[in-house]
Amino acid sequence: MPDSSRSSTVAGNAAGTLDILVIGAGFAGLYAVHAARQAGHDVLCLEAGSGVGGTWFFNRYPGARCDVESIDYSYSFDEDLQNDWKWSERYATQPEILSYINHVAERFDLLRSIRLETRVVAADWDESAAVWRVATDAGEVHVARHVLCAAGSLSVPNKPPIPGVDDFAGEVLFTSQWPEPAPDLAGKRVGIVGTGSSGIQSIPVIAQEAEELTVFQRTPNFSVPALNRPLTEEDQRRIREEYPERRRKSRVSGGGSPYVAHPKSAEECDPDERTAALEKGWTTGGVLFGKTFPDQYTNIVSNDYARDFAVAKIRAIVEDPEVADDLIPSDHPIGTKRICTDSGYYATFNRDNVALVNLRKDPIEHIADWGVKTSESSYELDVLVFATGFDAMTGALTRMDIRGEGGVLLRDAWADGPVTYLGYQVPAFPNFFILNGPGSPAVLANMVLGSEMQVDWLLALIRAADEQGADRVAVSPDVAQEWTTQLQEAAEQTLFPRANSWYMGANIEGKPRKFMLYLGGLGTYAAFCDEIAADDYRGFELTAASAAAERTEQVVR
Ligand code: N01
Repeated sequence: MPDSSRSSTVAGNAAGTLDILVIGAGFAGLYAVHAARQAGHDVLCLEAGSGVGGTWFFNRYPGARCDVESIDYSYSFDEDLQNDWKWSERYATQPEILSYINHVAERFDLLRSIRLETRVVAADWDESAAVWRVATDAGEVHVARHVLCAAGSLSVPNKPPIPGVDDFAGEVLFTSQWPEPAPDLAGKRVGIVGTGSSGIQSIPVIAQEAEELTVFQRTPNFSVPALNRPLTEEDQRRIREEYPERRRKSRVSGGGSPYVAHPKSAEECDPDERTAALEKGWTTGGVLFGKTFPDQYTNIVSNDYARDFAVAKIRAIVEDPEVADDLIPSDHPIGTKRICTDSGYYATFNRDNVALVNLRKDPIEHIADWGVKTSESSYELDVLVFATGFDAMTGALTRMDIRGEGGVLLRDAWADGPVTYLGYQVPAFPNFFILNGPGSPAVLANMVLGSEMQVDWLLALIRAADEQGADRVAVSPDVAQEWTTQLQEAAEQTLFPRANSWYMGANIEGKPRKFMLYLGGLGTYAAFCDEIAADDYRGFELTAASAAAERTEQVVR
């Protein structure tokens, strides 16, 4: 529990209380700092890393790139910023994205409101004072009227519980915590566990550097070539010309980019039209192939056409048919696990220094000081890389001791899966707002545009509460349960629950198996949030905390 006897050590208003405390300085947290300051709030952001950037600060593994086009995956709130920054490639590398984020932090002087290397460990709602007391790993307690939690959807690495996992005597690396300076893999025997997006991006690059690379694959994933390329001067000119319209389309779109699916179901197309649409989807590159047809996530027939097309592409690249067999997923409809975006992934398995171990046929028995022992073989290694994913969506929130009304712990409130209203709030946690939380579109849409939309909306909610003299903003259990049930019912209408994905919490042992995201798309979500705001923030209780403390629930609006 935070030590509430300590006062905040940071500059707040006269009473030492901040208006807004932001947790996390990734894309969402940084924009929250900027926008909250612009709105006149006293704001402080606490960031665990030694630099800003969140995901893009930590995930420095070889080959790390975004799978959304750089011109879309960037802030839109400032036109000069948008026009001044020149992305060098269609899909930006992690170093370029991080240098963009650092540029933004410098340009808007954000660092003066951010405390780095400061991890939030706990937060307590003080009902009588209507403030949060937020404790850090340095033993400080900060007091704030509101908390905006931007701790990340994919920020808690999953260390797999493989027997002997701590026994390996060589170098152990996690893609999600890649060291700097980067380790030298030349001349080394490297093993990598995990073939999701991080594994699939890093494998082709590690294969070029290492002496030998052994890929330990439990479940194959679908991957589509990025078709990355440098952006020319002509591209730069066109991008600036088209930006306003591109952003407008993106904000009303499902995925936060201007992409539109083929107008018909695959079932309604004749074979030539279907193949042409799939070829176009494939050459669009990356994750968008999953949206070639409008019903690809709801109609297994349509999905199977896309799947068969992708399978033929894999077979055409991989020379050894048995290796190709092992690389082809058979456990989920295409796209129900996030499609990976690669640069040369499948061709990497044609290299002499790369071996694929299918753990479904030959499972890992244990890890020893010398390497990996499977049921059939032993692999001596110098370096072992884990690309084993994250405790996604809820992990960062449930690892902090967040206590709401009556001392209820957030992780207990979510023991059966996360419950939120619009992804923003959890019953019994007043004035605590989540960015890109479970119940919002989050990772299913462009996170940068989505974060801007959510921050603007929440700041308007806080303004409305302030104007009404309400110092407590909360949601009732009924409204949050209704929203959460609706999301799950919507997911049941799709193919998503068929996959053991991190969207479902299925990648972490013991985690409730529930679809955690809003599937209606960013544009629909934003329009619905606007409708809620226009209807006097329907579903939110804007009250005086003193009244709440006396449990009279006086609604002041
Ligand atoms: O993690 P993952 P990720 N033994 O969970 C395997 C985003 N992202 O970091 O499926 C053996 O997808 C696991 O196998 P299985 C993107 O949203 C984006 O790669 O559980 N293997 C799987 O193969 C993405 O979806 C970008 O059987 C084990 C792998 O580890 C999300 O982050 C780049 C195991 C984990 O894959 C997560 O991607 C990178 C075990 N005990 C990430 N435990 C881009 O923008 C786990 N695995 C391009």
